Amino acid sequence: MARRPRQAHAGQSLVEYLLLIAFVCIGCIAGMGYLRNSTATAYGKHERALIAPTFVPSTYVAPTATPTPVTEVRTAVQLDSANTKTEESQYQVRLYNDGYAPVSGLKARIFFNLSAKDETKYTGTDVAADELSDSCGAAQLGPITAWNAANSVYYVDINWQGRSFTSGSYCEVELSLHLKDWNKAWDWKDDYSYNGLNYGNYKSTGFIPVYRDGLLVYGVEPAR
Ligand SMILES: [Ca+2]
Repeated sequence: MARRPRQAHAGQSLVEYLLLIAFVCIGCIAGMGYLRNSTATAYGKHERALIAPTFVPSTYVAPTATPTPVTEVRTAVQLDSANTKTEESQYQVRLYNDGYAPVSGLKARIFFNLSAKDETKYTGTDVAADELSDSCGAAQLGPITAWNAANSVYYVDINWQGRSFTSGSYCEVELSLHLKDWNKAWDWKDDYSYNGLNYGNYKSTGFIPVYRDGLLVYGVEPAR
């Protein structure tokens, strides 16, 4: 009896068709991997690094800010003999520009305390600041201002806002701080800016800070 040729039914054809597609896809993926590996092998690590990037920024924005010049300023102070008395403090304050460029917009700040034994009954409104001399004729004294009223710390500014300090120059202001009633309760020994100063010679001090356009550029402020 003759054997009937085998006939594929519909389901079997679909499976074979899907298997064929799978084989084709696997072949494509393998081929791509081969090509990629072949490229890597052909160029090598360093040669690939020489391939120029294709991304180029569309625009380049150059920095426009002008660097702020370094402000080389400092204060040097000499105490007057009046500080040996008890009714006032006299400071001869020099503000130097040690830098190479002119500097303006400067002020120095003298801090004092009303915390000594006989001063505690006074506040900043009881204190006067008198300008005794001004070597450049360009300084103004500011008002007595509270810095830390709870700790009885006050200050007075020496303003040279309109003065340009040329390289290597300085201006000096001599001023007196005292109680308006000239009571001998005034005591300089507890004053912040009195720290480390001498009679008879000028001494650089960070306890009389300097500000440029309102920003601290030299010295150290007391706690606030
Ligand atoms: Ca004092």
